[in-house]
Amino acid sequence: MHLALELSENQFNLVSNLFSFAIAAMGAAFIFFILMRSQVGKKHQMALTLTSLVVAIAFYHYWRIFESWGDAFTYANGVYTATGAGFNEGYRYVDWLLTVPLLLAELVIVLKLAKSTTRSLLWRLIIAAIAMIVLGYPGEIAAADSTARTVWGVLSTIPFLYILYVLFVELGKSLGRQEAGIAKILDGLRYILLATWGIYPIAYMLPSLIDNEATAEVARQVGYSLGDVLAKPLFGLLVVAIAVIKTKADNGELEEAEPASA
Ligand code: RET
Repeated sequence: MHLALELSENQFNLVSNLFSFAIAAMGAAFIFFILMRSQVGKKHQMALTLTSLVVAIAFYHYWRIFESWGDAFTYANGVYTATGAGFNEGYRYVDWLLTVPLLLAELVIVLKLAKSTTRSLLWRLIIAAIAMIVLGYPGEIAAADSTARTVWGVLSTIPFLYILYVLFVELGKSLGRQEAGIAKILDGLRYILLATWGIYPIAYMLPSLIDNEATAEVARQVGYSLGDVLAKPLFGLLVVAIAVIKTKADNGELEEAEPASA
């Protein structure tokens, strides 16, 4: 972060409050997912364990992010000036390094596809996710309008597009027969995934697109935080919904088990 950065009170508070909101959302989601674990069949509990881990990891990181944001600025005469301590963007990337593979795993696991399909999807998605994040970080900490930022951003986009291809094209083909009601949720899940994951590269580009440094910084933090709240707790809720429906189907509690056209 630039040393001379100055934020208005409202800008500083907007970001602070959003971080605080994320802490609350992750913490509440963790409790909910843990409680829901006993409400689904044994074979679906792994997906709920994974989504609980995701929000627990994010809860911790948002705590650190919130603290780092407070330490990065000092207040005087209505203005927050960067202290030079620097806001640590690394927490986000460490968080993603752990949570993005877990999110992909929970999605693939809850679908209960053939074992070989599951294994192949998991490996490829997880390796691509790690590549995307590792390649994005050097660009994230590079100067706003530098060539490095663009080059790393483009490199990181390659595995990102591969993940989208696997999820939308390959996964779609291998879905086969899913329980009634699942097709609709899966459709929603895909759009949520596209819409929320799409926020990240856009937030990444903001410092290059917005001239005002303070506005760009605030917009980027808002983008990443909203993305995280949608991609972790909300996504997790949909995974829970899938696990609940599958449990009902396994117990023969579903009225009409029509093959889904996913
Ligand atoms: C980066 C760098 C620029 C290019 C691209 C990126 C994509 C990041 C994504 C992150 C997803 C994070 C999630 C976290 C949820 O918990 C790294 C910003 C494409 C897609 C889903």
